[in-house]
Amino acid sequence: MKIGILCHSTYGGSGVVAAELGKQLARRGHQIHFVTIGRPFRLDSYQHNVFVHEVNAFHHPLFEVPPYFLTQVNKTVEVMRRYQLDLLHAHYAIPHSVGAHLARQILGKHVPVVTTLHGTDTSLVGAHQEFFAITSHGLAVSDAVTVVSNFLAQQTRATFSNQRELKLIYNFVDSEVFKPGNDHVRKSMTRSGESLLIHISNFRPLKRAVDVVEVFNLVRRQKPCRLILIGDGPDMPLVQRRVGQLGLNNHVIFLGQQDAVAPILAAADVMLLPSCCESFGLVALEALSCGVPVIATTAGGIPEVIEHGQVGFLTGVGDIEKMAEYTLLLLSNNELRHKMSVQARQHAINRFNPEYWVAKYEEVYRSVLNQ
Ligand code: GMT
Repeated sequence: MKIGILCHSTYGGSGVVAAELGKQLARRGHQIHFVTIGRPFRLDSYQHNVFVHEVNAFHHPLFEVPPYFLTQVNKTVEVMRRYQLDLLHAHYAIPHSVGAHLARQILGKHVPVVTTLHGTDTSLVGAHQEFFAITSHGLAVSDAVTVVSNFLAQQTRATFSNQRELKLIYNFVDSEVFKPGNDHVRKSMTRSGESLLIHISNFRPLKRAVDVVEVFNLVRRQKPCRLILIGDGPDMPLVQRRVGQLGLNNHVIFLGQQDAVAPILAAADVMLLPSCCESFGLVALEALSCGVPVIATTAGGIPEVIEHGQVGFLTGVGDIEKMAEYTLLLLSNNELRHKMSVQARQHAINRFNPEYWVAKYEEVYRSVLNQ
């Protein structure tokens, strides 16, 4: 199939899933055309069958801001014409589902549109009055809509009173890339006897990154350890201030945005994910695949990814004492940590392997093409 993928290329799970899916589909012989504003960061090297069509900004003095949406639709139409695309796959409802629909209307041909919802597109963004009508329309005109967790399906139905089928296709992880073992990185980050905690996010308020610092502070009182923070975002100044207030500057490593997180993840002992909402928590799955147990909250779809007591531990949102307790339990019990690490990787491979879930996307593609 010739598939056009519209996605966000900024740091975020939806762009990661779109890029990883595109790479997997390309390996399975499909021709994949990304139409994006900027290059998705997980598409860092050449791969056969993967094409990237970057949307250019069009500056004109009359426009307050460049109308990226329209230039992306225009580029999509051009790509559809030039390559005779069979279908469009929109990742993140806003604006990609409506953009894909508009592109096919301009082309004058019913090219099926599949939309994958990732979470914030229908919870935070689409639920807002400013985007509600257009998000509902995007869902209604899509030929198929997929969701990354059962939680997200329920939440979307409740928000949009939408009775259409929402097909569950879990996110997946490439266990050949996200794999255990990185002594080199670990040695460069820790002193002898120190454990390594990690948190990766876009530091938006819903990630509750300050909780990570609070947990780390409690753990450090009892166990020598360091914390790696990867990513950047609006809460970073709060996090930096709290790290300074607690006198932890020499124990927290701020790595900022990183494209290749697998080797760093693999160096950690435990991942912390204290989010107050999360439709799936891809970063937790990537940690599991590296054999890193995850301490997270029971928010949203996280329990669909993390089995409490098997591959990590779950707590209520904001329960930093319990998170610290579980972290200490893992750090002070090598046998338990090793057992959970093995189970974590096995769980990621068994439940979230690309072959199974990418085939599910192919099924959806075939069904809309046969409609
Ligand atoms: O978490 C974010 O803020 C980024 C967001 C996105 O849309 O890029 O991530 C969402 O999609 C990911 C991939 O499906 C999921 O793993 C994340 O859980 C989800 N984020 C939220 O629901 C908050």
